[in-house]
Amino acid sequence: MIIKKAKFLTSAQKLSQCPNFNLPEIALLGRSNVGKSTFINALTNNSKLAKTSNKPGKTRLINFFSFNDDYIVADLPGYGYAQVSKEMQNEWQKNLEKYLLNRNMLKLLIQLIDSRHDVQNNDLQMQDWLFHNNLKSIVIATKIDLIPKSKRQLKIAEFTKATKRTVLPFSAVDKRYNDNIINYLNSELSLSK
Ligand SMILES: Nc1nc2c(ncn2[C@@H]2O[C@H](COP(=O)(O)OP(=O)(O)OP(=O)(O)O)[C@@H](O)[C@H]2O)c(=O)[nH]1
Ligand SMILES: [Mg+2]
Repeated sequence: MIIKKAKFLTSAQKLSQCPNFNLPEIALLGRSNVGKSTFINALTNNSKLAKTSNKPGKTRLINFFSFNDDYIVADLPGYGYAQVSKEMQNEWQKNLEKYLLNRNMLKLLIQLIDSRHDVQNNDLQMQDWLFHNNLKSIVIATKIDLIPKSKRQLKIAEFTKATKRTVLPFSAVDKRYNDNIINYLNSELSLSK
């Protein structure tokens, strides 16, 4: 399954610049380079929709995409990217927190975590902050194709224990994981398709 109709809408630096799309919204959170932008491209089968890079720090703005005119997916800049000044990092963190706490149509956060590593400290910090603020989130374990098949289940079990949430495996190069994720999002957003 893929999302057949997807469109880039606009970019924003902070909440006050985010348009009102009147659709439920999902936002992607995660360390730089975890595969947030690639996730959008894989679900829509369009490698040019969101800009990706093999170097961290690619996404610098909140980028909005519509999926099937049913909901919005917001691609956020990654955390844990050290190549920008402390001032910029603080400024971004402030903007991100404001967006996450005040965006009215935000229904679900997806925290992406790289399957090749353990859950990192900044992932856990983000998790604590999400729990503290009662924001609903799930975890997606990215790049699962880079883990041997025999170890994938164990990885998901480890992540489930560490993150105390639903964890869904994902790979941008192996489309078999798409269905489960699209079905999960449709059911969370109460969409019939
Ligand atoms: N093998 C494999 N590589 C992946 C997968 N997902 C992403 N990548 C690679 O990981 C790198 C980073 O992907 P991005 O989508 O740009 O990461 P991001 O989380 O958007 O990063 P920032 O914009 O810096 O926050 C790219 O080189 C992707 O090709 C995956 O499922 N499997
Ligand atoms: Mg990105």
